[in-house]
Amino acid sequence: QEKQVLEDLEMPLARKETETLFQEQPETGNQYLEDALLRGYLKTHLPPKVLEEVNQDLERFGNRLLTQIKPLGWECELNPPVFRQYDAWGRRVDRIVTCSAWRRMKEIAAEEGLIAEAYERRYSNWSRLHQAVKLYLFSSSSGGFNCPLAMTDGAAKVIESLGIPGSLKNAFDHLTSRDPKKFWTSGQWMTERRGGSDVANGTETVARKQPDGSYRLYGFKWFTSAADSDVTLTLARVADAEGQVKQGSSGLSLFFLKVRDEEGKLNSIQVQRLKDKLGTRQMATAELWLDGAPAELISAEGRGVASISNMLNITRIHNVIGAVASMRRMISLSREYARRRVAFGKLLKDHPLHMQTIARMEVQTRGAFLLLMEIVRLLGLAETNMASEEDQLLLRLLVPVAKLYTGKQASAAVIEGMESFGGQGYMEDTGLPVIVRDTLVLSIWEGTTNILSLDVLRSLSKSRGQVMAVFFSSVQKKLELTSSTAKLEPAVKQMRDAVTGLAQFMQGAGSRGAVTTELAARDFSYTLARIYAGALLIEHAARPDASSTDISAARRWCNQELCPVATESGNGSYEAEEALADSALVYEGCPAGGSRL
Ligand code: UCC
Repeated sequence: QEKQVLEDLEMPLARKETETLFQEQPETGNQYLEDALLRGYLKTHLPPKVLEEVNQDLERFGNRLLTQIKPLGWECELNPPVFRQYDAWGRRVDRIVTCSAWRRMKEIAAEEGLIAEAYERRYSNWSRLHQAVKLYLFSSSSGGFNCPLAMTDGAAKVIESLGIPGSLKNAFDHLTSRDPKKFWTSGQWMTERRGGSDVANGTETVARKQPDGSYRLYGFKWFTSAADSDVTLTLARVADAEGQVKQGSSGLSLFFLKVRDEEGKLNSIQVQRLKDKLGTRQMATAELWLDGAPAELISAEGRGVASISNMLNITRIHNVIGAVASMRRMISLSREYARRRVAFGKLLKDHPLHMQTIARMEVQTRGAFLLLMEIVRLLGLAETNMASEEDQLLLRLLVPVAKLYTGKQASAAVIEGMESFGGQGYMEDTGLPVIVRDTLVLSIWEGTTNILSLDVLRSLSKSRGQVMAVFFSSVQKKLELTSSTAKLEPAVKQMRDAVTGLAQFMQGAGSRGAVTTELAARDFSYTLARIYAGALLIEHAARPDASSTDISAARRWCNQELCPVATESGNGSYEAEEALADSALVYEGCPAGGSRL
């Protein structure tokens, strides 16, 4: 005590004051054990034997994440890839140098079966869900390695859906391997200079047939994520004997190619440069010239977009996984910080307004999480031939709905979460801005919110409206099963009103013009997300062993506007003259503006 008094006297006043400001860094524990909703979901849905094994695996994985994977993820952030175009002697080498932590992530992904789990099917229809849960836990500690895994999963899915042809068997084995020495990752090269979203019109890459039946690709890929991948799928237009190509979607075909040859040299590919991105900086995204890259045609000619859709739907699910994982990570850190940080004489957790803010994030995250689980449950059924036609239709509809909705939710939640740390949230070395940056891409890549809204409409027209019939009946069933729970009555009533509003909107849908339909696409998709997630939250809250927080999450979710499309339709927002008003608002004062509708 005496020593302390002496030290206190010696310490200059200014320094003493600074020391009282020091705070412990918020740390989360075993993510799996701390995730009550995840554990509750698995307990409810998995068969007991599967639950026992999955539970053990996830608890072990949760510890590995904490002790080994998370520090590696941070190393990846601190050591982003570097591009070396020339060697010391002036030779063009185009080497993308990744850090050892990034390479270790690849080994860990194989060891943990982060792709293999979904294709081995040892838990039958539950294998996909098990894999998705592991990816969800892995995502925010992965240092961006979730991106190559998304594309690897998508490539494996495409190859599997083709029946694993002999020429692709070796690649499939590598992509789904648990052996770190054998494991390959895949890219997805879809974006070219003229087209990010409009792939059908923007793709210029040409495929020239060789005498042995293989192809060589010529073109420029503008945005290739994880360019250090071993193989890739990409689109190109097959040239005929005169060198002519067919434009539009029906001119596109899907190709498989190995990025490097046996010696590790790029296969007639040149790297122009690495992209300078806002986030996901741990991962090498490159501009690539294909200068006769050898490739194998793997779709029917002209069926490239339809074939790569199998990949897109998987990477979009990974996007949902990433979105929910980011939200969960931010909340875990925020709530931990609130247990330690004192302001205005008490801990942040004892300030009701602060808790209300985090609780709102939590409700959003729960809705998003259940939407994700529903999709991977349906995917698991589809992949084991156990899905009914209704299940498949529902899956087709819910993937774009969940991708677009959770992308927006995640961006909002991580920004809110950053604010919950005050100025500390804005400091680079806390790691919090990294979460924000890496999350903001989720509403952009794999199809922006509007592109995905149009994909929702595509699923309606392609199925002649059947996806909506299944949607309504699935929501109805969930509400019927749960309406006996008294505490959920207000939520069920709000849901029924929203479903009625949506049904009324749908009645007039067939007679509306193209502009009106397009203008409603985003609100329509948001409505589907809110209603479906509401039904899932209510279903979850009506379980016999549901907690009071399950009930309050369902009730709060349903307190938000569940059917914005009906409200906006009532406001006349989708009338053709509103499109002109939109243009007028945007371009007022701009001489070259004006609508061309
Ligand atoms: O590559 C990128 C970054 C990689 C990073 C991955 C990491 C993510 C993981 C995150 C982890 C945290 S980003 C690039 C991504 N690019 C896109 O997403 C493209 C966005 N654009 C679209 O989605 C467009 O809507 C297109 C390209 C699909 C539109 O093409 P088309 O050719 O104009 O569309 P069509 O003519 O309507 O469709 C052609 C065929 C039709 O089938 P058929 O001919 O049988 O009628 C459609 O039904 O394709 C079918 N189709 C689909 N089928 C189109 N979309 C789908 C779908 N989603 N599902 C099933």
